[in-house]
Amino acid sequence: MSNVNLTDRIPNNVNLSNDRTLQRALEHWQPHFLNWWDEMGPREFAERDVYLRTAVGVDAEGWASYDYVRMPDYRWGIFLADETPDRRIGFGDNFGQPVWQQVPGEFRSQFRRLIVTQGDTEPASVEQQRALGLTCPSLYDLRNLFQVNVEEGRHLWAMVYLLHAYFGRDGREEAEELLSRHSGDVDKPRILGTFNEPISDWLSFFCFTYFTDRDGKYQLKSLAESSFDPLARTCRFMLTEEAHHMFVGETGLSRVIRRALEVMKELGTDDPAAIRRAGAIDLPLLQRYLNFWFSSSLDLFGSEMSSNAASTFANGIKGRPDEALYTDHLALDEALELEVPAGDSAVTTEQVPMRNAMNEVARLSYVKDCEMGLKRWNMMIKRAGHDFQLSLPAVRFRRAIGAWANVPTDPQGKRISAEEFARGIGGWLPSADDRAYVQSLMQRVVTPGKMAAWLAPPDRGINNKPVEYEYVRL
Ligand code: BYC
Ligand code: FE
Ligand code: FE
Repeated sequence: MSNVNLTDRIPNNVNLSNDRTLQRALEHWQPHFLNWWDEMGPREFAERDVYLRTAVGVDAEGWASYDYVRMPDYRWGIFLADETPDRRIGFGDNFGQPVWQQVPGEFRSQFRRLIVTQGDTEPASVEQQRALGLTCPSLYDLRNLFQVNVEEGRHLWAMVYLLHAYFGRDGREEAEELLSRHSGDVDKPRILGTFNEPISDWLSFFCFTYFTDRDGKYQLKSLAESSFDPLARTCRFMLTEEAHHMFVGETGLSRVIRRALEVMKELGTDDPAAIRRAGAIDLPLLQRYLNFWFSSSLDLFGSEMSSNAASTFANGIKGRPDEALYTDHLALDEALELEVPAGDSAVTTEQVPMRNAMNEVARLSYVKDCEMGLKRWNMMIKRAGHDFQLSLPAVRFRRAIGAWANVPTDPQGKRISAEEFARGIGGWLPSADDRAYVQSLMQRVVTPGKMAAWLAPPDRGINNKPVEYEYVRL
């Protein structure tokens, strides 16, 4: 069991007080982080008490405590999962050797790039979601938004700790940069595409936590396999918190659908116009939102054929999600068959050496995971007596990264001409009309237990509290 110190200025289980230089460096960064939170976070709610969970250790049972906290007073801490005794490198060229407690010099820049990329997404999402509190559909949802936000803040701390502790001056500079790039900023945007997309309504928020936080899950799983043990342990613990973010997405979208089905039943119609007049979200509109966020999140895995991926796998830097599920951890003699565009309208297959295809391997696991929610939702829709089915668009659809980048296809993945795409895309993604309608629904509901008309209540509250608990004291 690691030694948890909760009374330090920075709560931690990494014996921070034993390394005064590091502690001072992080304490120097702390006010910069807090300034960033004040400026770029949910500033309108800085004075409010929010019923939040705070990570206070890494025990499977009692790792979190729940209480009312003002967000700027949240105890953002540094927690690594406990060390696995005699942990060995689980994949790549150094398979079977002891894991590293330091970053090998020759892999330093690769590690730094990945840790910075991971770290960049965390504050980016807080920036993207900063205005949602003003239009919350309930206090319960408002609290969940803030829970996600403070934990993304902690995930930033997790990466900044690694940068400070293992990357010297470069790391400290990167830590500052993590606070100076901003989501959607024309001059200094966030690194990855999806993290520059606005999240201006709660339907987007639920899609983002369903699809984009789930990319987080898969990337963290890959990094949790890393031979650099402190990175692996950090990511393992982050995954504990991550589960709630996806819960918010999955239950959020389920509640949107449940509400739509209730209205369809009351009205006896599935006509979108009628459903909108009743203030709910019609399923075809939801489908267009799914199309948007799924296709954007697919890009976060990088190219199907990637020499970066081959090299980080070979070097033991980044593994596959759930590496233990595979039998061959060297992946030297295998290949993955990929469908790629050929010429103006054809599709051909290509054999990609497995190591180069690691991004695609991770993406395929991710897509399977995404499908689980859709199965459940389609069951709900079917049980309610409707033929309509939600679906994930093809992985080729609307891609900006990889073999299918800028290749026009329909949502089923069929190649089409640029003109057909231009004509179709308006109906495949949220239209200006859809967005305006969703925006019109974004009316703040803050009576405890009350829900906005477009959203069904959750099945239960947080931490055994009732749904009508005052999760945020306004
Ligand atoms: N947008 O060989 P390639 C989360 C760049 S989410 C823009 O294809 P590689 C969270 C790439 O950076 C998880 N650029 O890909 C969720 C590279 O640029 P450089 C975040 C992109 O390197 C919700 C170039 O294209 N964690 O935690 O094998 C809320 C060629 O790259 C994109 C990570 O991403 C894109 N979509 O893999 C809060 C893990 N995709 O270096 C948090 C760390 C690729 O040539 N990152 N590029 O200038 C990685 O593992 C890898 O960087 C990637 C890309 C998987 C992202
Ligand atoms: Fe995160
Ligand atoms: Fe998350």
